[in-house]
Order: sequence, then structure tokens, then C-alpha cells
Amino acid sequence: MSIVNKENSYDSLYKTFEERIEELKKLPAMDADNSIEKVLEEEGFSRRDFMTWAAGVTAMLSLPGTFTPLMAEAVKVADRLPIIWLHMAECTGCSESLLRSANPSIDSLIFDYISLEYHETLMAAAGWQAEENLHSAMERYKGRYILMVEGGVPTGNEGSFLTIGGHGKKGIDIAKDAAADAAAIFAIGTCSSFGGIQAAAPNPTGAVSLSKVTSKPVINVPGCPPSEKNIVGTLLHYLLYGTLPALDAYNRPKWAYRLRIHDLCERRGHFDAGEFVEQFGDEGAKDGYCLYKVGCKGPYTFNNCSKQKFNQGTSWPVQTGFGCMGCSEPDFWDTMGTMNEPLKDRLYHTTFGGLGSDATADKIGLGLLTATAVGIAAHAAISVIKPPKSEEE
Ligand code: FSX
Ligand code: SF4
Ligand code: F3S
Repeated sequence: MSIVNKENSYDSLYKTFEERIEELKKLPAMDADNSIEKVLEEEGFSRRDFMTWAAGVTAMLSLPGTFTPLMAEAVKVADRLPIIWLHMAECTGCSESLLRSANPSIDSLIFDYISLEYHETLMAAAGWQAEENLHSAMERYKGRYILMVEGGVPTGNEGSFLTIGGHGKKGIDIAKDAAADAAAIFAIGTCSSFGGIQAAAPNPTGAVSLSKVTSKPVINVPGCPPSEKNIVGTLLHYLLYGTLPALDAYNRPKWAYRLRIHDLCERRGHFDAGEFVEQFGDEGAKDGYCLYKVGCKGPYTFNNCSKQKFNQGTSWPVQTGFGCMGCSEPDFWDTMGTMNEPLKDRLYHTTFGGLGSDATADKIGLGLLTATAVGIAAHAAISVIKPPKSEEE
């Protein structure tokens, strides 16, 4: 019985996605002469490579394999959603995570292909022209652009620790203005999600997360940096569903952040067997033993790195032999302790409010479910598909 219900619900989801793709197709493409097929072919990717990639993203978003062709279709219309990407206080590692130039992945090519209306690292414009580009993109796509913000927002000294452009506009004002007219807002990286390294004690610039400077719902995609998979997956999820994803207590999409690093770690068998690296370079290290005793924070960290990995799935922190630093958790610089030492019981009284490492992110946040989280549920259907201003007239 439950199987039948599930099939029915997937049927209706399939139809919803199809309708959404059809609606998006009616909007103008960024460049009518370009297509994702063309971009991929130029970079040496075959259709089979693309479909294999689409199948991987489909599984990552917890959809059945039959949705793979739809995922591929969704990518083809991804250039219909205008995106504004802002940089606040950060290292640009989030953009780098997507844009490694030597060997572009399909994820990074998709990022090139989408309609990036403004991105300070990528655009050719500079100075007044760049400011003008941002202003006109916000006007033209008012109410329908996706806002992606990288970096913490400095608020100290009235926000003057971050000024951008010839007019010296403050980062906090740019972020607030851009958030006001966005259809969906994604905080990309731990800095934008939780403040990150510049918010570490004593936080001299008063850096805060993006969600602290806007009253609108913000989806957090943390990680320092987040993987290309989590950034592109967040975008495609929004593109297909048109609503916000299911979120955990820290507003992270559950499809990516519901499990701990520890849950799917390749060294987990060694943890369970009590086989640990005691110090870097010892025999245990050579045998790939568990890194807990040399500081791995995987048991306390919610992210999908152990499954999706980085750099086109080639490696991830634990595979390199160092351990997880907890980079997708709030305040990890201050609360995850000395990098090469285990947390033992100390964390139970810090980040997780005494709940311990067996708690899920949801249980941890149960007591933290604030008005913001409730607000997000109420605003779940935020999608606005409408043509750019000039075509409405
Ligand atoms: Fe850097 Fe992004 Fe870390 Fe922060 O990533 S990789 S400091 S999350 O904002 O650029
Ligand atoms: Fe857990 Fe880290 Fe050990 Fe992996 S290396 S099993 S994440 S403690
Ligand atoms: Fe960060 Fe740990 Fe993943 S350090 S990149 S959350 S393995």
C-alpha cells in the first residue's frame, strides 16, 4: 500500500517538475545561440558523461532514477533563472570550489552556463560599470532573481569594515538591498551561513551571517568551502521544486546536511573496531585507521563530504589523512577546539547544548526553532516565475 502511495506521489512530483520546466522554457535564454550541450561538447564531455552526472545529482537529491532525464532537462533551462552573487568578507574559496580552471567539472560548466548577472570575481566589468551592472540586474529582474551571497557581513563601526566600489557603499547595505527584491536567497559557505572565520572571537569587524541582516528566509549552504555538488544541487533543487527544500535546525537543506560526516566515512569500520591513528605518520596512519584521536570532528559535523567528496569526487579531507575540521558547523573556529586534538566531552557543553554526538541536527536544533525557522515554513512557496520587466510591458 505504501509503495503504491509513493509511486503516486512521485507521479505527481514528476508532473510538477515537467510543468515547471515548461514554464521556464518560455522565459528568454541568457544566450539564444548557446546551449549546455554545446558547452559540454566543447569541453570534451559526451552525452553519456552528462547523463551519468545527471543520474548522480538525481540520487543526491533523493529522487528515483526515473527522474534523471528531467534533471538533464532542468539543466538546459537553468540559464533562465537570473543569479546575483555577492561577495562579502571571505576568501573567495566558495567561488573557487566551483570554478577550478585547470579541469572544469560538469558542475563548474553548469555554473558558467547559468545566467550570472553579477559576480565580482567573474565579470569583466570593473569600477562604476560593475556598480551599474548590479543596479540594473536588480531592477530588471526585481522579485525573480536568485541571490547567492558568499562571506560574512561586517556590522562593526556601522558596517564600514567592508565598502565596495567607487561610492564606498557598505557591504551590509548592498546585501540588504539585494535581499529585499530576491525570489530566493542562498548563503553560500560557512561565512555567509554563520559568520565564519571573520566572526571568530574576538570578531573585530562584528561579522554576522546573512540571515542576521535580512528578515527574509535564507537557505544556508555551509562548508569552508561548500562542495560544488552542494552549490549546484541547491540551485537545481530550487529550479525543479520552486520551493525551499526541507531544512534542518540551522536552515541547511536536509538532502545534503542530514547525516554526519562520521555516518558514511570510509574509516568508520576502524572507529568501530577501536583502531585509531595515534599520531600523524604512524603505522595506523599508513593503514588508513580512524582519525578521531588526531582531531577528526566528523562525529559532530553534518555534511555529505564523505559521500560526494570534492574535486569531481576525487578526494575529501578524511581521505587525505587529516580529518574533518567541522567546517560546516556554526562557530566551528571557536567551538571545534584544537585542530589536532579530539573534542571528547568538551563539545557536549558547547555547540550541541549538552546533547552529545549521537543527536541529529534536528534534535540539536529542537530547542532552537525560532521565529525564523517558522517563518521559512510559512514562506515555503517562494517561486516567482515571470518574465523580465521589459517583456511584461
Ligand atoms: Fe572562503 Fe567563502 Fe571559507 Fe568563507 O568559502 S572557503 S572563508 S566559507 O566565504 O570564501
Ligand atoms: Fe569518524 Fe573521523 Fe574516524 Fe571517519 S575519520 S570514522 S569521520 S572520527
Ligand atoms: Fe569541512 Fe569536514 Fe567536509 S572539514 S569539507 S565538513 S569533511
